[in-house]
This record gives sequence, C-alpha cells and structure tokens, in this order.
Amino acid sequence: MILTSREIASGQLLPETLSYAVQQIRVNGYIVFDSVLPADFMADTHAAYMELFYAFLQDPPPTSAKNHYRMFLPFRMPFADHRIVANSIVLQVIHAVMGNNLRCHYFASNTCLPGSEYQPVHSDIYPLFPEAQVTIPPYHMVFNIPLVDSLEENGAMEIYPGGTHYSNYSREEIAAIAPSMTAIRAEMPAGSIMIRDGRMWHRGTPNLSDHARPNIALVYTRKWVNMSHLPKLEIPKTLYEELPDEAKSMFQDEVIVDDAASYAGV
Ligand SMILES: O=C(O)CCC(=O)C(=O)O
Repeated sequence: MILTSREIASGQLLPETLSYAVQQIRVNGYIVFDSVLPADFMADTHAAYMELFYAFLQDPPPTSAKNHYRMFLPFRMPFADHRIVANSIVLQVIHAVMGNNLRCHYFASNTCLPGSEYQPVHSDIYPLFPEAQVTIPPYHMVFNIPLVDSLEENGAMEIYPGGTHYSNYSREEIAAIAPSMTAIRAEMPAGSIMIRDGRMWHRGTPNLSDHARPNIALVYTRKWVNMSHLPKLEIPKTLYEELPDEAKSMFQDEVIVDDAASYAGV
C-alpha cells in the first residue's frame, strides 16, 4: 500500500488507512506500506548494518538455512533512531490490532547472503493452545524494514497469507502442509514497513544476486506472552529516556544499562 505524503510526513495514518491495515492483518496476516523511511536514512543505516554484519560473520552462529543469518541488533544509533524503534505509524497499527498492554522485546535482523538456501517454512511464535483448533486474536506481531530493495532475485521473504496465522500446527506439520499452500514473495522497496502477525507462515528464500539482503525485525507482543526463551534487550539509559512515553512503556521490562557500559563491541 502507498501512504499519502502527508501520512508519511506526519507519521499519522488517516482513519481509513488504519482500518484498512487492521483488516488486512486480521484477514491476510500482514500489511506493507511501501517506501516510508527516507532513502538517505536507509542508506546510512544499511552502511552501518553491513559493517556490524561483516564483523558478526567472523564467528557466525549455527543457522537453520545455509547463508541465512539472524543477528541481534545493538540499541544504538542509527538502529535506535525513533523511526525504527518508536515508529509512530507502526505503533498506531500495533495498538489498533493488539490494544495497549504491549511489550517490545526483540530487536534483530535477518540477512540472506548470495547462495542462501530456503529456510524451513515456519511461524515466529508458538501457538497458545496447540491442542485446540480455535481462532484466537493476534498476540505477537513483527515489524520488518528491508534495508535494500527486497526482490525475488535477492531472496525476498516468502509469506503464506491464506489464514496460516490462525492455525495451530507444529513446525513439522507446517513443513508437511506448506508445499500445498499458496505462497507469495514479499517484494518491497528499501525503507518499506511490513507489519505481520508473527504466526503467519514464512521463510527466507535463495538469494541469487551478488549482494546481501538484510531485513530489520522488531517484535511486539501482549505483555503477558512468555518470551523468556529470548535474551532481554539492553538499552542505554540516555536513549531510553529520550524515547516517547508510548515506546518507553513497551521497553520498560528490558534491561536499562549505563551508557558507558553499553556495547563496547558487536
Ligand atoms: O528472510 C527474512 O527476511 C525473514 C526471515 C524470518 O522472518 C525468520 O527467520 O523468522
């Protein structure tokens, strides 16, 4: 979807845009707003990201698919810019879908390098009631920002919008069912905003280009969702204090650290 220039400049969605986005997420599991973040900001963020990522690649962790990596992001500039960690457009949508008692506890990225393979099809969160085939409202949502144009050629994420976010299947069942489901490539320009129900099935795909395809990811959940399997974010005190109140409350359960103690390295 293309936002109006006024929506982008003000960071405020028109009421009809907001209700359309909420509908899309409820029914299809996701919405994309094309090219919202400015190109120069994306170029600077991409440059800073690649520097960090190449250092990370010196000692990469095991991964679920060849040449496809998750890297946690440090809460520092340019990544901690409010257009990323407190994006007012995203917060409007997230609140409209999940209410006000929310937490943001995940700040990371997915990057597929040239030669990457398909990831297993998966959802990003466990079902709350795995034993019951019931439909329950969203409780976990992901905000993605592609740092370069995300295209079929460079391994754009594949998504399964046909109601998969309302299913309760295990990872093994998802792998078995996915080949018979309709999937689409989430192609989007750098600086777009994708907001998706974390339950919607998806996977990284082969990158056939000669460059990396990085995607920033923040996760918002209802506060009571148990996310203790993930490390808490470490947020320098000054950056935390500068956040708008709405974002502060979402990060208040993370670890607020002294500025000097934060992020000596990658
Ligand atoms: O490849 C991507 O950009 C997304 C991958 C992803 O969302 C995941 O691994 O959960």
